[in-house]
Amino acid sequence: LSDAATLARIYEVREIEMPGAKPILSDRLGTGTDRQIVNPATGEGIATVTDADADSVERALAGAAPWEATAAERAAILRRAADLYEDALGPLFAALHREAGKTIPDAVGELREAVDFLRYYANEGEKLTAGPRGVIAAISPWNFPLAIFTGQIAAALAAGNAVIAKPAEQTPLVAAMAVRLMHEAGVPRSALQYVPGDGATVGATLTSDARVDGVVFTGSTETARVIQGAMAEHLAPGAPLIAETGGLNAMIVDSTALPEQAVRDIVASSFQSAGQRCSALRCLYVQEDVAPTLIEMLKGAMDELALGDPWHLSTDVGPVIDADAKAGIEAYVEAHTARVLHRVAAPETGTFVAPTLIEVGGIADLEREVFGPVLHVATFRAEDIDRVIDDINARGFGLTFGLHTRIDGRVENLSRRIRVGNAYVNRNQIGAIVGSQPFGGEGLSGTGPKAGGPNYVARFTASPTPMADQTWEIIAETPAVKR
Ligand code: UN1
Repeated sequence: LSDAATLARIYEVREIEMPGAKPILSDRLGTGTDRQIVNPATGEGIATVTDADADSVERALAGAAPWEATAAERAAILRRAADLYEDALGPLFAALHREAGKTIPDAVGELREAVDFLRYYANEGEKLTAGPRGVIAAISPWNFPLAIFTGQIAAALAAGNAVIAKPAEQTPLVAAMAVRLMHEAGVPRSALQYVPGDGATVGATLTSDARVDGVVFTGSTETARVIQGAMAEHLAPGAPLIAETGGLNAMIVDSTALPEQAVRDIVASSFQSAGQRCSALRCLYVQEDVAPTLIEMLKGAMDELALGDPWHLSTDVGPVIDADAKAGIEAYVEAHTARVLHRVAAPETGTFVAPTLIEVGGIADLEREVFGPVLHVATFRAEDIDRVIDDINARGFGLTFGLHTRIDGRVENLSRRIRVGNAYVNRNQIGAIVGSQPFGGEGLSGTGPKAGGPNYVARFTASPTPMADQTWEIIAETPAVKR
């Protein structure tokens, strides 16, 4: 982003009308209800979307046909889609910004991830020997409306399936643009259909229809349970649910950690993307001896965060997705007022939530995943570090884990015992990279296989499940000091 020409391209599109979703949707789906999409940073309406109704979903199901092309032809088209995404950088950033409240750095990361998914799954698809499953319903979240939406679709398409894609209710516009680019690249309309709407109408219809041969879902653990139930009732035995769900992710900072580095990584893990990542840090454990200093430093770093219009390059934290999300997070903070250690100021307009630090005894005190900029902090004594690991495992989620230490043996020992998908050492714990850092969880955090990893595309074929992913991997950025 230091490149002036790229910046100019991004800023140029601010005044251009974002390609509206309405013509696309009404052409293809017709009969649903109109709904206004609101910019979370300003509260202004930005477009009207026509949701799919029962008839539209039925037409999508009846018209779905697996992609009749060789693996090489499919891969070539997915790679062309990746190129088209890169060319559409300006309009995609504008949409990510206005519809999802993404900051520029987050939008950059998201486009990068979407493009990486397209190219990575194109490559993986070319290695397959098994045929497609048939029709896959792809149900995606608003927090990565481009990257996860595209990743699910690209994996299913790379294996030759037909996809019926339901974007999150909050983010149908970015998704509509993505579908348009994939069609433009050459994905047949019968192999990729788009059905915006809510979970109760569109989601429930898709997941309970016997013509659907598998579901790929990213979202809450609660919704995954509902989907699994619907599938158990209606789908053929063996139809997979590939789910990436919630997390209550922890980080341990011991007394050997470099405090400045730890604080930087805590802030990024907890407050970047306004905490709206399933990988985000929710429960920080600081060794008692260094806790007073480290927590003071953390408060100072929180005070430095710039909240505001995500379109400004200097903004660190944008809004949360909508008024309901804000109300839910505020109610949680309100209920825990007595234990709030620190809270910064947030803009009044739009759906901003102030980054907040809440004191807890440990991860067992966290009742649920609060999907926003709220970090819990606990302290531990050196001799209790094993109990901390047991407590994290016992909580049942298992997505990401962070460790800041300079003790080699501790990296080995804790990473072996912690039950998570992705363990990160001496760095932040968000932003897994497609291909080199396959991403996914254990337990209540998901079914696997890991997205952006070697087993993912194969799960969308008719062949038996491949080898399980290894359960954790250490991604160490700063080498530990030997002791
Ligand atoms: C999510 O928040 O749903 O590692 C997934 C990361 C991203 C994935 C987050 N690659 O933060």
